[in-house]
Amino acid sequence: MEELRKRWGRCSVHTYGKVESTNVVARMLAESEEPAGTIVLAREQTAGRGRGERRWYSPPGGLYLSMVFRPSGDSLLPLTSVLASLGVVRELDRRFPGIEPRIMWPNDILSDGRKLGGVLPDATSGEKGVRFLVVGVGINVKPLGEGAPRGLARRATSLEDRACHSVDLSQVADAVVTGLERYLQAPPISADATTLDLLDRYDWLKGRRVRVSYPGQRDGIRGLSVGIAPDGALLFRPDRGALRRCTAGSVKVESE
Ligand code: BT5
Repeated sequence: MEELRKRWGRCSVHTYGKVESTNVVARMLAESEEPAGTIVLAREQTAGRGRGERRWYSPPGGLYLSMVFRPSGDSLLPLTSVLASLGVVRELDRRFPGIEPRIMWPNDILSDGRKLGGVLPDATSGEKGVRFLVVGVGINVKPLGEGAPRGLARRATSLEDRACHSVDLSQVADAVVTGLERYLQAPPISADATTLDLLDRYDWLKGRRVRVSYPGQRDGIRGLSVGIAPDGALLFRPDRGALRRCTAGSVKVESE
């Protein structure tokens, strides 16, 4: 770990064997005034979190990392999720050729159509807007193995599955920290043209048939996903009607 502290040029790197959730630990540290750039890493999580009530299966062999940011303006969803995912995906792509990681709006990281990882931003606000932002990233590094919840093994993949060689956790941690810092240290309120081009390149949903469900909506709307807007919204063309935006909700890919 000393090596990572040196590489990242900071002392605020906290490593644990087992925690409930690195996002929860990072939030507690941020509340007690740990600086921006604080990093929390765990070997395994007993109650790893996904969006809403969902869980993140976190056995040893995966990367579970959360990082604290103190943005000066408001940090807006879904742009924060999308930029964090883009940062991580670009670095993974650069360092692990052949795995072809993609973003599935707003926070999934896929490889070969299966889930390789996910990003979970958690903003804590006060009277003057966002006080701090914790961004958690989970990446499957080793194959998930026998103990995985039923059905997950089919939908998930890992870096080692895809790269066909062993992968060092600290290399993945370094990729994630570099990727998050690139886009979240001074997050824009709107993605610029270069970022939009990159989002386009890494967008898994673009050109796919999707079913988009807005919060509280059961059935969802069928259509064609056409891209990601500068504010991070998903753009899709419903089978009936004009182009629509989605800033919160869930997306399922319809079978092709
Ligand atoms: C995510 O949520 O994809 C965000 C996951 C973020 C996890 C990190 S680990 C470090 C930090 N600390 C935390 O407590 N969390 C963050 P969501 O889009 O809601 O996806 C959750 C869904 O992914 C689950 O309902 C499962 O279907 C699936 N899933 C769970 N564990 C998985 C795994 N290890 N690999 C692939 N898919 C998984």
